[in-house]
Amino acid sequence: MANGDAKHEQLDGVRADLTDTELTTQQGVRVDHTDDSLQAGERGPTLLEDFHFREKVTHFDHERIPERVVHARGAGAYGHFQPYDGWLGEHTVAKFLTDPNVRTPLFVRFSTVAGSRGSADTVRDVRGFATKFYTEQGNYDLVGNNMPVFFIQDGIKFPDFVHAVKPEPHNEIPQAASAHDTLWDFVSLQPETLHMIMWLMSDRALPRSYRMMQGFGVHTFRLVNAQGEGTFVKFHWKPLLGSHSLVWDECQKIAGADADFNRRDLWDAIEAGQYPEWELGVQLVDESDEFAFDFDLLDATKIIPEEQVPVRPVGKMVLDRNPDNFFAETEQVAFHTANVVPGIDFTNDPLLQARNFSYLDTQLIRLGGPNFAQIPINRPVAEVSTNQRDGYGQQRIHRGQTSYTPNSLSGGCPAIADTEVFRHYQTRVDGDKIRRRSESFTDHYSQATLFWNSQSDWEKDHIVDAFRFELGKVGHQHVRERVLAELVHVDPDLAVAVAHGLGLEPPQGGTENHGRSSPALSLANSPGSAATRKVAVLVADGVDATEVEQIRRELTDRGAVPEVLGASHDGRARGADGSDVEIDVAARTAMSVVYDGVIVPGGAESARALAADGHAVHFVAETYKHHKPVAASDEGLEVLRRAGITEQVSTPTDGDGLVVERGVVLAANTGGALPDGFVEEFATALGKHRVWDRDTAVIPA
Ligand code: HDE
Repeated sequence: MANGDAKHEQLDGVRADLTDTELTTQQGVRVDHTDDSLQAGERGPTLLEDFHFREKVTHFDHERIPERVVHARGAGAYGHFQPYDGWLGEHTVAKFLTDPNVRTPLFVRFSTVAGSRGSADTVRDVRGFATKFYTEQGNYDLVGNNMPVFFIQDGIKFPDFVHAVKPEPHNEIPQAASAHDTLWDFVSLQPETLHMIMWLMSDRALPRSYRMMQGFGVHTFRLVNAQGEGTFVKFHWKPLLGSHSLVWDECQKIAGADADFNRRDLWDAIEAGQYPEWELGVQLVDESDEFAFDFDLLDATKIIPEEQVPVRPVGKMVLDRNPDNFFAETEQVAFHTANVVPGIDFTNDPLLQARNFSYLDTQLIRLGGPNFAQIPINRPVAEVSTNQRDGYGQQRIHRGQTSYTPNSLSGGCPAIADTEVFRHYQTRVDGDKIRRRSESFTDHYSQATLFWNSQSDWEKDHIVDAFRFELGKVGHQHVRERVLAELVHVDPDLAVAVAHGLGLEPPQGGTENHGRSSPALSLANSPGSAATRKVAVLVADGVDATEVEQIRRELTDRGAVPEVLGASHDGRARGADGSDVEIDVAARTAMSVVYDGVIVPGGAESARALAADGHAVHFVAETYKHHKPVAASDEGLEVLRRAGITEQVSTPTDGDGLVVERGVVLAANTGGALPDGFVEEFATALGKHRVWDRDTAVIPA
């Protein structure tokens, strides 16, 4: 079996651990004093000859590199990929996709797009999903997103789009937000954005976790087999935990409570050994079917509906190691769509063609010169042997007299390779030199409508709310009106609902809805489980310690992550029976939004204290408002009563052990031990992620 750890073995050579070392300069000179600069006298000026001071401060002065112009904020992790079997071998010679004995090391970087490096994670945005496979045939980068389409069709529009979505140039406001005039001005004038805008207004733009979102290669790529025959391909990553999203109110609050929410979630899961996994799947289209669709395969604003061309599983990716150093690895990793290996090739998608130029170009400014492929995180595990020399940051010492091909002085080396080489797919190209969008790219509405039609009722509600929110932040009335005039071509009901929220007249006309849908586009039936979900257990002194213990144990057994939150203090709570209850988090440092559900155990004194504590009551109310599971036992019900929740569900009466209704689990008369099924019912609701049939508008949170 090929070694999935090859990359780590390579990196071990440069990983530096300073334990048991003593301070030196960069030159290795030992330093015994780093707190005072060398001065002429105690109160005198600093001396130029203080090389330690100069080196230390100079390095500091140069510690920043340009952040990525898009996708500046990200989080990365190492892992590996392995195909299940060899079926794809019929279509591609890429070994890492076709040999089940090959485990390929990789590095993934997830990102938001519009925000700067320090922006919050839970903004409404597309998420980047970029994977660098260190294959035996060289590095392959699949630089995708968590949405399968894009805003524009031709890369020449990318600077325009990015300028429109980024903070406005005069005052650099707003940070990491699409809810502002320039983005919507652009959208209203550029209908090709509409399909992607539907995705952006959907909950897909608010992932609960990087571990719970899909990834897409977006473009149609090409697989090439041993006979040189091509097959069109779309790449899909499907998370084994299912695809799940936050709600918008929650996102905005998390941005304050934990701006690193998604980054932390990924880090914590990997540290805890809860390794996230995705299945790689492909949609394949024969070259002969290139024109079999009612859209152009080269148009990146279109999907191939999964019902039309199924996604066939290829293999599995597991992320199992956090980086050691954010800058060295996550910041310096350099992806490039043109990093392909034999068996994978491009198509003429004009967005992809532009990207093949842009990524290399951007790394040159970002990483400071042409040798960035030698930075450890970027180095292939495949042997590198080129005549490219010199330039900033050359790390290798190439020996010998020659650096050109052909040569006779070095025996012709590096010799021209003749096995496993990359050969561009051969195809005939001819045409007039023109600057014009293909006619086949002109339908901007059908798939936006398809997306809308495929959403469940609650997803549609969220989309309408998102449009209302975003356009509500747009100051120019004519921009709002023009967006509505576009939406009416997606679906008249959508346009009316958005117009209503904005207090505007619904636009006239529009296109009749074609009525087609693609169930795979909805998040509603995504699989899920309680595994890795964070649960708050709210306690105060006097809590029923046996119940807390049982909740902790039964949740942990199901792979969930319970945290006991102490209402009045940190440390330990006193149990009703006098025993100690370990507190994990002081409740005042936590907000409900960073948890997936809440449980309030019994214990008269504890419940009284919690019911009289506005923060605790709000915590529970907000959890309910965000459609998450809520549970309480015995006296703990009082807290739910104060939160206005018990008015919405039946409560257990004498004799009822357990009531489960709309994600609310209540137990009465427990007599010390929680009834069978209490934690199980709660965990089932957790696994479903959210409970949508609740009237949450009335909850004051
Ligand atoms: Fe990117 N994009 N992009 N992009 N993109 C960058 O490369 C660009 C596009 C994507 O974690 C930049 O290294 C152009 C589509 C991801 O390091 C830059 C166009 C998709 C990442 C760039 C696109 C993406 C980037 C900025 C239109 C999904 C983060 C820094 C033709 C399929 C990679 C960098 C990471 C980053 C250019 C469109 C995904 C400037 C010109 C479509 C995930 O090169």
